[in-house]
Amino acid sequence: MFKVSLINPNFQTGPAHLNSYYLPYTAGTLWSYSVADPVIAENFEVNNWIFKRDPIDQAVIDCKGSDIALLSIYIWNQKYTYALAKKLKETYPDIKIIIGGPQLEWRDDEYFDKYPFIDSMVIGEGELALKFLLETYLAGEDLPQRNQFDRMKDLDLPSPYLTGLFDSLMDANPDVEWVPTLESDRGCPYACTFCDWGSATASKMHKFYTERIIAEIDWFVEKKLTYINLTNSNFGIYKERDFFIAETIAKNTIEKGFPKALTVSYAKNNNALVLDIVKLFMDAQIQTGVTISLQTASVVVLENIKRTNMKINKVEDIAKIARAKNLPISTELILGLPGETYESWNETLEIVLQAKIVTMDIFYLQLLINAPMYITDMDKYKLETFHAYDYFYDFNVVRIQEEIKEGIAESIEVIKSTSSMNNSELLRTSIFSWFLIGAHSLGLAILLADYIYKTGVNYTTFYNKLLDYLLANNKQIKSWADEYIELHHRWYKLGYIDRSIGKMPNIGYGTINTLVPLVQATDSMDEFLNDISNFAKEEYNVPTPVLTDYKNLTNLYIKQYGKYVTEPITYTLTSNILGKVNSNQVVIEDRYNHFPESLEDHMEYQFLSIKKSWGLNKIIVDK
Ligand code: B12
Ligand SMILES: C[S@@+](CC[C@H](N)C(=O)[O-])C[C@H]1O[C@@H](n2cnc3c(N)ncnc32)[C@H](O)[C@@H]1O
Ligand code: SF4
Repeated sequence: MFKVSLINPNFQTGPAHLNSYYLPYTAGTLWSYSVADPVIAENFEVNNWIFKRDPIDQAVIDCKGSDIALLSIYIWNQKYTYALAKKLKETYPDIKIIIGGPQLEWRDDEYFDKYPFIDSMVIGEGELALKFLLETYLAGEDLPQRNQFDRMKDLDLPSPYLTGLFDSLMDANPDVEWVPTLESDRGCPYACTFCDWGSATASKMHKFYTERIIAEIDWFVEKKLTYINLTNSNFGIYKERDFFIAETIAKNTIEKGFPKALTVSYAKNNNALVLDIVKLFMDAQIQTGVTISLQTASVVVLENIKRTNMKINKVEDIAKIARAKNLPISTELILGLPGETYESWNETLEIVLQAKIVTMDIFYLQLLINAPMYITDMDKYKLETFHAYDYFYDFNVVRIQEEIKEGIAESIEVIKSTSSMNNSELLRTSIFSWFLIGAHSLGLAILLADYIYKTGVNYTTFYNKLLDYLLANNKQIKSWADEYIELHHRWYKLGYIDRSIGKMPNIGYGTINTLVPLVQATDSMDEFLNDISNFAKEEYNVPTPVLTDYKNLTNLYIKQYGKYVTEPITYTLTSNILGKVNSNQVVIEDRYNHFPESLEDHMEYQFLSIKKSWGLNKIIVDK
């Protein structure tokens, strides 16, 4: 019997005390396919699993006796994986090392000179290639270095969950909370240049069998697994099937309590069905709203990133249907895409705000080595990047420094400047985004912005002027903005952020969400509300009763530590700030009835936006 090490190392995920790890699904699915063949099953067995970042020396000892090591390389384990592979080859010279996965630099002609300890690579989908390699090994022949097979059309693959492959791993680690992956199709018909979805973008999608998917969900529920990651690029694209999967998940949650949450990417051209699915998930409290992955609304940029042909770009339409169904909407945007400018970014934000989308996640562009943008656009758009470590380490600077010393720190290439935005322009855009998230998404000025918008002033016009005013008149925001820039320069230099703004804990790239937490941590809510009111009076001559309501309501609207709205509060309006309201009374109540006991916990919830709009109370208006 030949022995095989299955190596798919990951970081811990979720809150530290949960001790959560991803089940090594990739290694599992590849292995299950191979051993479905009786000859392979008779000749090969699993020696050990590496599913987390064990110390390299320990991992090498654990792999003792293996004839073959199978490595899955992703952006989150590249350095560790190569360090382990090198050590494995040094320690066990006869071991055959086979590698595959989306972070493989297979286009590099010098790959095997760079990584001489790797015997064989698999490009793209791996099942057929791995089986072929195991058969080749069994026949005593040399393993070809480069292997690439056509994608399988019929995904009738055995499930590693259902074949019991993970049972011994789970038994051996009873204290781990496992996070499974649910794969129900592969591929994506779109070709967004920043993406490398399953190394199968711009390609036909292939489905797994529904029976397998439903049985896997049952297995997750039976094992009481809390959190599921779905791999779909376009969940909802297969109308009936995806709705059925969603129904099955939601039914289990309601009846049996599992799963409690999931991540998924939705179809871009089937808004109505996607919203029905989200409604199911919301009713089961698995999700808190619908996320529209807009990325940008600039026509030029959409063309540059090959993302013009999506209904989702008609954001007003989808937002309208979502509101009709009473589904909170948020969006995801990427800052620093090729062709984006300060002005085009403002246009995107204007569209988002006019569609009444309040919450948003803004990510800096990340360059993935096998994404089309990395392959063809770096020079074309002068994309300049830096290596950021902190995406994987929960802002644990000490651990990053240790792993840098060891040579195994994982990083992502993040945008620093482009041909359409030099670095200071990118930072200006970032500061405006930071301000807008605080002022609009986190509630600091939204009630006034909505009021003034109704008088014909665009949101971004209002917010640009307001930011300029505050930078000139409010010392705190000026010093935070200066620190914001300094902090970014430090990030570019070190790859991680070892400081914070003001009294905030260090939250690395999450700094873009810090304005309102900072206002709260410095106890300067009233000062900000006054300064914003003064601006509104000077610039737009907003009547005093409106400003009084704005200040009082915002103080109740923003969830503030020490001032929690534990019982609904009725507020009597003195103006038409909210339009026409019957009886002039509104009720304010907490959205989640969740009142952290310490300021730290409060801030962590707020800036990590664990639950959408967690930091905003509900204003219930009787119109
Ligand atoms: C589930 C998922 C997640 C989950 C769980 C991640 C995890 N750690 O397990 C969550 C939602 C948390 C997540 C987060 C992130 N993700 Co993610 N995620 C995925 C997703 C949707 C599925 C991955 C998967 O398990 N697929 C199932 C396996 C079976 O398919 P596969 O990976 O394609 O593997 C096949 C081949 O590559 C090959 N193969 C792979 N390994 C091996 C090994 C051998 C020996 C062989 C022979 C073959 C082989 O065979 C496999 C089967 O055919 C992919 C997109 C996609 N659909 O692939 C993105 C993807 C992997 N994620 C990506 C990224 C960038 C991230 C983030 C960094 C995003 C961010 N900036 O925060 C974070 C990092 C999280 C972290 N700290 O670990 C990128 C990775 C690109 C890269 N070069 O590695 C992908 C490809 C999406 C994209 N944007 O293009 N992610
Ligand atoms: C898991 S991805 C889902 C992508 C989804 N399939 C889509 O079509 O938009 C979630 C979010 O991450 C962000 N994202 C994806 N790739 C990125 C990249 N290369 N750089 C920065 N952000 C990215 C996007 O905002 C995206 O909506
Ligand atoms: S971003 Fe989404 S739609 Fe675009 S290629 Fe990637 S998975 Fe497909």
